[in-house]
Amino acid sequence: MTDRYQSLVPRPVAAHSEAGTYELTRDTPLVAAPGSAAAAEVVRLLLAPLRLPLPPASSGMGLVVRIDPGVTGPEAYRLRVTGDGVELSASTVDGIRHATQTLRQLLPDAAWRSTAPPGTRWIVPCGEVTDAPALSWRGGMLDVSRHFFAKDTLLRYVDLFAMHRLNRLHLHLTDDQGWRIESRRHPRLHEVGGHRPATQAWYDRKAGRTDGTPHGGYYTLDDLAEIAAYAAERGITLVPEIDLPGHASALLAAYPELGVRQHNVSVGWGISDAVVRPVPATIRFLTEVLEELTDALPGPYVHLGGDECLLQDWVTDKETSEYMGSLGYTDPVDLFGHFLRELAGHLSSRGRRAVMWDEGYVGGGVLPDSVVTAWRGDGVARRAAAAGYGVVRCPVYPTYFDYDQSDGPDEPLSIGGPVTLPDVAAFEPVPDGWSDEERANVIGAQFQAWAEYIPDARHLDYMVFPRAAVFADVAWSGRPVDDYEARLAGHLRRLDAAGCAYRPLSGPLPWQ
Ligand code: TNX
Repeated sequence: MTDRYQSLVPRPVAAHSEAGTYELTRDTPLVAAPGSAAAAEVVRLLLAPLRLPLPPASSGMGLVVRIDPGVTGPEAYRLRVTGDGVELSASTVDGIRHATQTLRQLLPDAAWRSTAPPGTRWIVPCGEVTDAPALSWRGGMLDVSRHFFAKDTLLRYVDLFAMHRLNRLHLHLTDDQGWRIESRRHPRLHEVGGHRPATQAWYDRKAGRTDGTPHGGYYTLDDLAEIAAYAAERGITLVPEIDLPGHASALLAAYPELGVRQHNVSVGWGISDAVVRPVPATIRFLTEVLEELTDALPGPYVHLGGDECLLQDWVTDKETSEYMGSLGYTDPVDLFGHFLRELAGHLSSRGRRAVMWDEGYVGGGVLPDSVVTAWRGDGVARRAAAAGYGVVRCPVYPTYFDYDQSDGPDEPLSIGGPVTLPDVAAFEPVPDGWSDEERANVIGAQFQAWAEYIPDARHLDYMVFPRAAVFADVAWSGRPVDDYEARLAGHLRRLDAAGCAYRPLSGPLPWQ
């Protein structure tokens, strides 16, 4: 039998097996150590698919949950399995969650089915794990604008993230091709901005055709609150993004008065020149939209975008030039910085931290507590870290999972690439050559699933996994991994059980 302690993903700091096993049965109590009742209920929630009664107890052996200040580190945990029982300990509920996910990986793969087949025997090999992550932001971004993914898909991704001890789900909710957030105050945002007509957006270069179907959808504020709550129960923070001031075609299709020119919801890909007019009336409108979002979601982060913004319209627009002059600026980049700082300041006043793509940092849009998602390579990431900003590393190579996974001829249509598993495994999120201060400001890393060429949930699984599993290894340990192959073989069986349609490592690909 393979040693399940050697196939854990992400790889723990230390894990070893010992002789013997313990079986969780219908009689196994869920024992909450003193002060650990809430943590024990979290374990019950995460283990619900096992369909065991886990009667509550406050002493004795069984499945023991212990909040223990001695296990230091906000997400650290210890798991110990002996012939007498299982003990999960951590100083926080987050740590207990991670311990539970690790326990689930030690159980038979059926533990990852949404409901396990009756009669499954829940046998755990004896052993011990002591573990803690190196980075506090271990994330993934899903682009739900270019293609809309149903709420159930996002809930399933929360479960997949939790399985990999990823703890940030960044949703790219708006872009030129679709606005995906309900607004009760400004309903044309979702009514008009949430749909595009028969489209060339899914243009298949390989087949030389367009799909020709309209595309649309949006999440109600209640949907987003539900996703955020489901994520929070699993230790994951939702990071919603409203991409501003560029990538604004859908917004301007709904409310043309916020822009310089008329736009339609985009039906093709690429960088558009749609940009909002950065004047007080626009800021007011957008703060109302942000308020709706922050009223619905607990926070603490909101991503404001800031990427790939073409400022040409600001130069030619009289109202914008006059406003720029009134602020004493001559360079539209200063106005860009001012615009983002206004919105970031609004978020701060409501207790939230702004996150932005690295163009926002370069253009001066950041406030001291802002977080920079750095996608354009090491140089800009290092500059932002040196300047004292929290930096999340997301360089195109190798964290853009919209890129092909190999250079073979059978990959489905994508935007470019490849970004292979060895590329992901070799990623160094906290570069060795940086100063201690720069390194300390790297708060984490995330992968990006831009969805121009990802039309549905099955294709999303294919693009994201198993790269996200190897990425989780790197993000958890904070450094490249060299032993992922052997562990991945066992881990793919868990992904099978979880119903994830990942890209097979070899053999025919499901695309022709
Ligand atoms: C760049 S990275 C973008 C996205 C595209 C992506 C495609 C970034 C902040 N913007 O709008 O979807 O490239 O790979």
